[in-house]
Amino acid sequence: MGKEYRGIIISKEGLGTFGYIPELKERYLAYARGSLIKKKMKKIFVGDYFKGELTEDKKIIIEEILPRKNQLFRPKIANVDKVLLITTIKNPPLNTGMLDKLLVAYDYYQVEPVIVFNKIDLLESEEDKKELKKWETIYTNAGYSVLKVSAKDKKNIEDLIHFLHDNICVFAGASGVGKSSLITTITGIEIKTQEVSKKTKRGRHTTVGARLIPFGENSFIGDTPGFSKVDLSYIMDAGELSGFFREFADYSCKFNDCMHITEPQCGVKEALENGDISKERYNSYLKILEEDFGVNISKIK
Ligand SMILES: Nc1nc2c(ncn2[C@@H]2O[C@H](COP(=O)(O)OP(=O)(O)OP(=O)(O)O)[C@@H](O)[C@H]2O)c(=O)[nH]1
Ligand SMILES: [Mg+2]
Ligand SMILES: [Zn+2]
Repeated sequence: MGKEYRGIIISKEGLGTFGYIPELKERYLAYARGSLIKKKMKKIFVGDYFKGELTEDKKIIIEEILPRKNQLFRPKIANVDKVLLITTIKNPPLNTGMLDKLLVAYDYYQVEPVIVFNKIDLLESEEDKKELKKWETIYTNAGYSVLKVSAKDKKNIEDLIHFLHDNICVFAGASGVGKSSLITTITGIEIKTQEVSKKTKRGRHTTVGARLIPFGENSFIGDTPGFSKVDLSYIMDAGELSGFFREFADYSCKFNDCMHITEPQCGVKEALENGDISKERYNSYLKILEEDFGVNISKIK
């Protein structure tokens, strides 16, 4: 038996699975020991921590996958500590519907979300700056960390790096918001890109697959393909949704199963009327109920 190493799976793509050993600061092709190799390899996620041996020809034989703390499915990445939700006010225009859904989804998967407004270099007019300030206040008050950066100007990139230490962090958000650009700004590594797909017509730089980039002493950054649509009904029931609107949790209602729509003595609606919950977030909650869960909310509109 050779020396046992601990490592992390950093990519699973066409040619094979790669493991990274922090102690050696090196990546190696990785294989599972045993007869059911194909089946075993299928179950391994990027982000999985493993124990394994290094062979003479510099390959990792995985002996054991350590228990996962969590797992994301699009793309498949395990043990994610934080997700940086990249968004923009302009180019592409802000899509708070998507942002609010992603905030719900990552809280559900028990991955801490951080909201990052990228491309602030594009916000020149007073109106644009006010818009940014408005959403920053709304999300800060709702209980989230908010950063404002520019991958282009390298503005506030240090603040972003602060969130990456000793963590597996994934960058997520709509297509074109600058996830790959930010990762390049931070790590200096150009993200591999795809040729234009005739079928999806997505840009040449559109990210595919799951991969972690080792960064600093013990940090790993994951790029993800942009979301175009999120449907929360795949992961929860309508009644669960409000439990993932963080600021709603501060208030109590007469009914335990209150949906905060037309019920009497609803703490959430009182907070809304007092201005303690923003109408933007509340309306977003209603919109998700309607769009993803088919709840009829027309009565109160
Ligand atoms: N002005 C400005 N443009 C930026 C900034 N960051 C990224 N961009 C541009 O925005 C476009 C999209 O950037 P990407 O990094 O490919 O976006 P992505 O989120 O990885 O997109 P997908 O991989 O399709 O999900 C590119 O043309 C970038 O040059 C920024 O801070 N300011
Ligand atoms: Mg990308
Ligand atoms: Zn209520």
